[in-house]
Amino acid sequence: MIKSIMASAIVMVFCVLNLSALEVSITDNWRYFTGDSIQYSENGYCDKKWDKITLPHTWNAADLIDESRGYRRAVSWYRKTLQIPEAEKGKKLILRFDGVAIKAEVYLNGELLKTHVGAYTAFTVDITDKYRFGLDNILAVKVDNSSSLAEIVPPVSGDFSFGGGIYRRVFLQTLNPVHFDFEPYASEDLLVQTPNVSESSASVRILGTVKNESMHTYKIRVRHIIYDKNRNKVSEKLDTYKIKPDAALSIKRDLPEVTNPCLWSPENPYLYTLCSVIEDISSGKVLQQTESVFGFRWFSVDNTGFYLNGKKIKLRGAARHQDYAGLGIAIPSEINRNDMEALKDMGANFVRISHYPQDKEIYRACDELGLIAWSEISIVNEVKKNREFARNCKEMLKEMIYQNYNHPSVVMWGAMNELWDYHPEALALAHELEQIKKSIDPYRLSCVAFHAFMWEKPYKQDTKEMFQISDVNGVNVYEAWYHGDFSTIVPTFDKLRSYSPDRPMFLSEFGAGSDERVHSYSPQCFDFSTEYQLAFNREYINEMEKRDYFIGYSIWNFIDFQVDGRGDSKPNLNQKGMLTSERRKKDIYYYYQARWSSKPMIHISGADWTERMEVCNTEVNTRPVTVYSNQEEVELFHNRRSLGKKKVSAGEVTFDVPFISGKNQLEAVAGIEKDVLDIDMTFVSPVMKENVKLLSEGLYINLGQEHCYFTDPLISKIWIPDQPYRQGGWGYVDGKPFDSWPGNPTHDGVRKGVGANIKDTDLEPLYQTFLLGTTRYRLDVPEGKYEVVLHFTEPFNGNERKDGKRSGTDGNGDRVFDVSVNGTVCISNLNLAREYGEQRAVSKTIIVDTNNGLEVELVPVKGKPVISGLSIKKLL
Ligand code: GCB
Repeated sequence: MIKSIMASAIVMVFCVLNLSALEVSITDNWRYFTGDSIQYSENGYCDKKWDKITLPHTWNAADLIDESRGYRRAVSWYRKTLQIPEAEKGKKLILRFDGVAIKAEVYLNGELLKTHVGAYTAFTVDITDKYRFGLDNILAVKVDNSSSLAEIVPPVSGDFSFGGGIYRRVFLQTLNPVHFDFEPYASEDLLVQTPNVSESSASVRILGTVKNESMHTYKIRVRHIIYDKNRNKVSEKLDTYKIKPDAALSIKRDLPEVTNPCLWSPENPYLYTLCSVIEDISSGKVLQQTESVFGFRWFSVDNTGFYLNGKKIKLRGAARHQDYAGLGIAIPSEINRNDMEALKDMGANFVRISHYPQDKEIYRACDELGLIAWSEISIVNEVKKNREFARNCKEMLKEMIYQNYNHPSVVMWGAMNELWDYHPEALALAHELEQIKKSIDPYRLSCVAFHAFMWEKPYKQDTKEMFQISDVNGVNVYEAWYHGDFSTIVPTFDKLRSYSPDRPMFLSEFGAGSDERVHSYSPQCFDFSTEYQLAFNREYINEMEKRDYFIGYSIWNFIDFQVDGRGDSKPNLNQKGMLTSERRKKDIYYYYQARWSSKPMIHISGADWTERMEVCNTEVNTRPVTVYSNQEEVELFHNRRSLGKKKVSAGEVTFDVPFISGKNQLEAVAGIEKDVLDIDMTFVSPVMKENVKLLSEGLYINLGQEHCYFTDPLISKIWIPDQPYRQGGWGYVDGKPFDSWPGNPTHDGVRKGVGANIKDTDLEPLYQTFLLGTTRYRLDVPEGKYEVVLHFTEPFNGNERKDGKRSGTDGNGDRVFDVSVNGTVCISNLNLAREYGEQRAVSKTIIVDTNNGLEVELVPVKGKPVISGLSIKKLL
């Protein structure tokens, strides 16, 4: 079946292209096995028991995001029976792997034909002489993502996961033996340079090689034709050559200038196509026809900004990882395109393809949509000092450039991100890479991304030499997230500027994480609220727009991406995205759209905060609601009553909305643009006795959290923030919410609670925050029968518990306490770490009758008690 589909696909393409090179994907009917033996390469080996899979595939989709740290980094094998139609006999048969992570050994019929290291670049395997027509041909690929590979190939480490697999597509290409060469870097068939471009004319230079891998001498005609979008011929050149068997003929051909070229830009991503044909003069047969898509644009940078086609533009965009919820790195190629479309639609004109070259589809989308790209190889954090590592870095750089040479969207080649030790080998490598970039591609800029803390431990930097190597110095700044606060952002920019006042700079990263389940009216650093993410980004965007020497800025990251072991409020996820990992747009997406896009838009913030519960004892609770829009003026209606019109400033306008308990419909209008948001509001009386109805539905209190609301989407319940006890109400009588670094707002990872993956739950925002040292928690509930659920976790791991001062344990790192409700001991000697394991969610349900309120006592036996949540429901 497969065979016949492939055969018909090939025949069809042949007819259309008249004997040109073609590609057929070979992504289906693979077998996969978790294990390693050289026998797996052999034709006789029986793989019937192996998993049947379709590419793209990674074996780490699940274990990256499970509850245990680490993921499988080892060898696996893939096998496939290759079937190539007889009609292809005599052609060159090439396999192109678009991405195999991290090391691939490709065998055909038991013979090793290619070894490739590097997860992010394509490679080809010539199987022409090894494929046996009429016989079974077994293609076997040994794939290795062992951590030991970090010794020889980047990335050594990083805030992303290094999943293994044949995670991009594989193609079979069939070619005439006389063809344009793409080896050794799986490069574009021909490299198209546009050395001089202006509004009136554009020069085109073509670089490439024609190879004759046949036994005969050929007289060939090579014709290059440039077509515009409407398929009008705008330039042409014809050459004739004689090429002997086994010869390679290098081509360097200037084409007649194109007059009045239509320039490529984000507003008008106009593309031309170079069609290059090799013809056999004696037979008139087309031996190869290849199309190279490219564009005409010129650009430059200096201290005053980035100029495209003579016009200054600020580069505004985001970085993007190749990752999707539950899929890891093995994403369908359409997701690449969708992401770029969403980015463009946000109003961006730029993307940082980080931290490595990505699927071809990304570059194609950038060309077609008009996104200016920074593309980089994967040297992150560290350069190993051995020669093989350096060699592989250089090879990877060449692969990236040769494979993506013609994309007009790419303006910057990068290689290094946030090295923490600029040792002599790293500096030497940086110089070499710079030289490679410029020699292969003299028309593009080079760039590098620095950590903002280069001169502070653990970073090692004795010299500013690195700042003098690239054309553009990128800096990754996380003030007001990992460090500092809003007041330290500008001084950090100024400090970084002083390292290289002569060079244009780029804010290559800045970002704050958010969780659409977490909201706050008084957002704070590291609380993962949607509102803090907005406040953070607002601050940066405003500063960036003021500074010309920053030629652009790029949000970290366009999407939430999975990182094994990361402890944000959703474990194993870096949550700084504009979109969730499933690609749902967060509020912040619309804020950027309002700032950057000229396409009329309006959006009421809080689209994922439509169920609210707040403590309030008045009929009306006035709360701010922000509307994002790029229109001049917005009118907001609350339950159909106008709250007036207000001028939009810098993409937003805030209204005071008099929320009532129950339905609140908001409608924002600007001209013909309109957005509607329905918010269900529940008021909780501060006098507990007045909450009878609510208590019968259940009241959920997030202990240790005093300013964020957290919605559990599974049960549609809102965990309200906690408070100290007040007579008639509820709250903790003693102890206090745990802060990771109290009084030290400039330390890494300042946050309420701990950044741990809490096992057996998805409710990290509940369990990560907790009261420490609380011995009494009171709720002055009315008389009745109650179901009380107490939520606990031992929040610290064994090592952390050794620091008793911080973790509240005793001298041995132990924490033991009794739990009693209204004087009756319900749990004695609760040792969470010992009984359940540390950082694991534990709930205890207690049914109690009371006519005198409820008091939960946590009586310390060893160390200080902890408690993360309390929910209560009135049964009778
Ligand atoms: C950085 C890194 C990036 C991380 C990011 C973060 O500086 O370059 O790889 O993901 O910070 O979110 O911590």
